[in-house]
Amino acid sequence: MAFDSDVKPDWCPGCGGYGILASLKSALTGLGLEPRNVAIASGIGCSSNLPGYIRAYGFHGLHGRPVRVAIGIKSANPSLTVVVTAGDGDEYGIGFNHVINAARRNDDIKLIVSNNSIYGLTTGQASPTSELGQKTKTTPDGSMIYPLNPLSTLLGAGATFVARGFSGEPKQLTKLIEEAVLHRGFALVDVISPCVIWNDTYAKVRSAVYKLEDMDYRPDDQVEAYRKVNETPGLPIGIFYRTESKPTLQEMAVATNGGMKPIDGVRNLEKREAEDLMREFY
Ligand SMILES: Cc1ncc(C[n+]2csc(CCOP(=O)(O)OP(=O)(O)O)c2C)c(N)n1
Ligand code: SF4
Repeated sequence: MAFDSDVKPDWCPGCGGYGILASLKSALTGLGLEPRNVAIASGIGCSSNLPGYIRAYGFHGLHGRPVRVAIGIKSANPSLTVVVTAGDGDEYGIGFNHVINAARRNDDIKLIVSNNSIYGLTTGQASPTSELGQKTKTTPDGSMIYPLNPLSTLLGAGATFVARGFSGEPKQLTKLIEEAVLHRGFALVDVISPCVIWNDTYAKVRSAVYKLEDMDYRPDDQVEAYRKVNETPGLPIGIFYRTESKPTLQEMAVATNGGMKPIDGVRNLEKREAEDLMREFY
């Protein structure tokens, strides 16, 4: 496949990251995209290593900051498909402010969150999506804090595409990522992605999960979407909400000032010019 990389993931055998990586590569291939048309930004964490394992433009940045990097990439070159891949600690904890504001502005970026309800890379501390009562290194007697529901928070922030997948259902996840990429505007695909070392939820998720497309569910009603994303004890996966009634930030920019134009020379910057640019920062 065009998106295959020579670099093999260093994830633990069984990590949910493999399902996300495979689904992302299938989705991009299925949409007929080429690696040179795709840029992937990430933060820090096991899941944030993903851009290294796929052949496309990649930016492995700082914890909690990949959404801002992605918006910068999209603004510099609006023709790219721009994706963020990072963990729940990265996106729903440290960088959640950026996520909320990207949803509010309907920035045309696609956010795929590997949600394992734990900090994997730093060996098992609680994250914002850790469950009430969940025992972790930082909550040895069980978490006393109610978990964040990122899907309902982002619906409230005005997100125009809100979906949830499961790394153990790569076929459906591929479809969800395809739909997110095709969506005009900000798209969240929250992926339940068990961490087999620090929070192995495979059995629990498998017993609770069901697909929205198998039900009589239409993702065009925001109020119904709120109800569905908060449903317990079932764990619906699929597209909860989608609307293209809102302009993207990039379209608004075109309407108001002629648009964000590709920065001249981004692609073919000469070494000498790059050095001149660098000097401006010193
Ligand atoms: C600003 C900042 N805070 C904390 C850290 C330490 N840190 C590195 S990875 C990580 C946890 C990552 O967890 P998550 O984003 O859920 O990804 P996972 O490893 O579970 O895929 C933390 C807290 C950091 N690098 N930078
Ligand atoms: S520690 Fe957890 S999240 Fe990190 S690679 Fe291993 S299974 Fe995946």
